[in-house]
Amino acid sequence: MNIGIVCYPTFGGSGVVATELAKGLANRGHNLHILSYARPARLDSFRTDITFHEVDLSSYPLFEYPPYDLALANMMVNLIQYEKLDILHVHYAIPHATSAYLAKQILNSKAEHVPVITTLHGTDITLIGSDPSYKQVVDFSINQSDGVTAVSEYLKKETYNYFDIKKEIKVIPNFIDLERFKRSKKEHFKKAICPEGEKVVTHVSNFREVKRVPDVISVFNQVLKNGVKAKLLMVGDGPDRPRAEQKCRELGMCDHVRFLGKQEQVEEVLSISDLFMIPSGSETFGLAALEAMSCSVPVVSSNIGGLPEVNIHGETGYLCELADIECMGKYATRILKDESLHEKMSQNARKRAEEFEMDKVVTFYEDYYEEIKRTIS
Ligand code: GMT
Repeated sequence: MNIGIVCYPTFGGSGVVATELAKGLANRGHNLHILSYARPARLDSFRTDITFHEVDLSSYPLFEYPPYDLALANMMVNLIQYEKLDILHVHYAIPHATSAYLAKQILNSKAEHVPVITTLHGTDITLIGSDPSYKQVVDFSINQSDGVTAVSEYLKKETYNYFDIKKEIKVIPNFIDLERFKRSKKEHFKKAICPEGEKVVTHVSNFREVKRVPDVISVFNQVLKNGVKAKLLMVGDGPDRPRAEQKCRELGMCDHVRFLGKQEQVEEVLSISDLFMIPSGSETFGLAALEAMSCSVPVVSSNIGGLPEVNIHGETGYLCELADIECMGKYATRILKDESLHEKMSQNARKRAEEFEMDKVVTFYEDYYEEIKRTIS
């Protein structure tokens, strides 16, 4: 098949999932086209079976905000016509599903029709999508897609709650490359960070408000107070990084925390980690948690959204109520102090991650493409 994939290029989970899916599909002989305003971070090597198309935004004095949605729709039309796409798969509803609808309308008049599939990822539904400024358009655009998938049962439910969706939403969970995300020996790295054999606690995110990064600092402070010798590695960057840094200063614990910024080889950091912390206020899936688990790292997370579908309480880590610093601190300490519990949870985490193995999930998408193609032909 010739498959078009539209995504955000940044370090966010939806761009990662879209790019890894493109790679997985290309490995099976499909021909992939990725559309975005910049090259996705995970599209890191040259391949003849994946072509990247950068959506070009012409500037014009009248455009304080150049209309990206239109440029994207225009590119979709071109690719459908000239690259003969069999499927157009858009990740994140805003504005991708709307641009796809517009492209479809333009092509209808030319009697060309390509099935459009929208994958819902998160805040396109739970936060920004349900904002009154966008809600009607998002509702309409999702309903106009030929197929709709969501990355968790939670997100499927929320989508029906927030919007008036007439379509059946299929849940296809996020997935993991078990070969890439596996624990590897990085002793030199560990020694450099923890010269006195300290434990390593890690957080990875885009440091948006919803990730509650200051909570990570507060929980880690509890861990230190409970007598655990540990270092905290903060991976990623974003608007709340200054708040997190400020929190470290206030608590006088900056010596124990390293802000590593954005890292492409996250698996290397996870390979020296003893615990992963994700106290998010909203998380439809929690790909970062799955990546940690795949590297045999137990997880302490908030008990919200899709996280309980990934992190199993008492098995792969622990879940606490939102913002319950004390609870998270208690469980983090327990895991870090009890060697045999840590060992067991590490093994369980990897086993759980194996259930989200990439190849299996790529097949779900492939089958879904075929199903949607059949229904509209
Ligand atoms: O929805 C967002 O906030 C952005 C999106 C992204 O592109 O990172 O994140 C969502 O999609 C990921 C991939 O499916 C999920 O793993 C994240 O849980 C989800 N983020 C939120 O729900 C906050």
